[in-house]
Amino acid sequence: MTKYKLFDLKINGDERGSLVSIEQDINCPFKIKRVYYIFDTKKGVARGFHAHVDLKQIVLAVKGSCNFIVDNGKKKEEIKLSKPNKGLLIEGLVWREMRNFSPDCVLLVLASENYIEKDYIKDYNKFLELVKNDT
Ligand code: T46
Repeated sequence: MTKYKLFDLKINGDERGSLVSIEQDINCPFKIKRVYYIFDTKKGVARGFHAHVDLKQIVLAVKGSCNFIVDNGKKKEEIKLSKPNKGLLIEGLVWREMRNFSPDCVLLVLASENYIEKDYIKDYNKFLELVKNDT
């Protein structure tokens, strides 16, 4: 039922600095078809307000921070993303909202599908209906 999970990514660090890798079938459970990132979010702006019919994603604040709200229709949680080695995996019907972006926040997203406008559920009541019928 949860459909999302916060997980740690291994930091490969040495005297030069740090490196994190995300690899399909190693620490990413889906084929990565798309990568996008959100940055320069204006003060006070909230984003998201939708769920997806068929999309898996890993979300990371690679720089700065923001609050990521995940709602599976039964439980709503507000997760602070503030570390480049903390991934949020979202795998099913999850309503999402993002807010409190720091001015330097870069939110990186790896996605299992291409951008498909029809995949978006933007009506919260419709989302709840779909959750009810989801197995
Ligand atoms: C999600 C959260 C975390 C594209 O052209 N290609 C893309 O791959 C995406 C994601 C968006 N767009 C266009 C569509 C809009 O004209 O970029 C514009 C902003 O997209 P949107 O309003 O959907 O952005 P957010 O921040 O509300 O949501 C995005 C993702 O759409 C969504 O899947 O989970 O980030």
